[in-house]
Amino acid sequence: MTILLHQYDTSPFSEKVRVCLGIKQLDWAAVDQPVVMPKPDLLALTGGYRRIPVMQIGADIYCDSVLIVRELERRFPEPTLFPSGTPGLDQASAQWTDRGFFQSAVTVIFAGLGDAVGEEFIRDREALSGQPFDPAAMRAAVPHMAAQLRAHAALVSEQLADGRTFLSGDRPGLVDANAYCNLWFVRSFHEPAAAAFEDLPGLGDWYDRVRAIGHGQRSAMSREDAVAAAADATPEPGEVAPADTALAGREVTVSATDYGRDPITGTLVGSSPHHVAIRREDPRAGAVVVHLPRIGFAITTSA
Ligand SMILES: N[C@@H](CCC(=O)N[C@@H](CS)C(=O)NCC(=O)O)C(=O)O
Repeated sequence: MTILLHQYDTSPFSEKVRVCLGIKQLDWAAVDQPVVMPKPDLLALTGGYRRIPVMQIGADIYCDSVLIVRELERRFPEPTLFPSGTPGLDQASAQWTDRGFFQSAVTVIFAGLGDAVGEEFIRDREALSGQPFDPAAMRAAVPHMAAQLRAHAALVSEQLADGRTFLSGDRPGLVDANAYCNLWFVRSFHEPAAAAFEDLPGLGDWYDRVRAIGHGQRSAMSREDAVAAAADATPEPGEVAPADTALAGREVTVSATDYGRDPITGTLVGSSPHHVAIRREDPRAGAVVVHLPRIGFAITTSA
């Protein structure tokens, strides 16, 4: 079954997944989604989750890049995303790259872009974050955030100091994709801000090596066809972990705890320490199972 990535080209979290698809040299189809709400075709699949990227394989829908790359590794283990045999630490690196590192990149980019950021985008991201989009505050934060960005990038440079090719050694892996997508974001959208890290030893050559990996074999699918593909497919059977027996078969609501907290409700049909899977019926997509990570997501029951 085709791997569908609901994405847009300017999304750094999508770039993380695209690099992982490249490491594994997979065939996949991009389903381009709008950069701002509304996203009716995406929500038909996810039941409310609006963030990008989302991966779809048949009627199984995977939310959040952290869970997407985990699922890619499960389904397509070779070549591994964990070439140094440290899968726990490699996945934990997202708690660094997707948070502090990413936030510093976002601030320097949007402060740098200034008035070029459109009103519609600003309103949308205010709704997403629940915070006012305050260009003056962002500009004031730039010296600090540029120093943060440099400090994060300097860790990458330090890891490369022994002359290794990639962050985990000779072969590329998830840690490369996690770190790279932040620097790619800065370089792609506000090149002057890359001055914060451009001179760090080894960084530029490593960046070029990760970029050269590419994105695997990419094709395209329309949003309508992706929804139809879910309707034509049957979700994979799941298993509820013993620790979650009390929730098995019950209606649960899952929402992100950071931003984009829109709730998704369905019947719990699968779980592990890393994920929950909930089944829902959609008028257009039919029966789908939505998979969400556990870290950064809250699960509640209605009764
Ligand atoms: N933790 C999420 C973060 C995803 C995220 O923040 N994505 C951005 C785009 S790169 C987003 O969804 N922005 C709002 C939107 O596209 O509606 C992940 O790893 O997938």
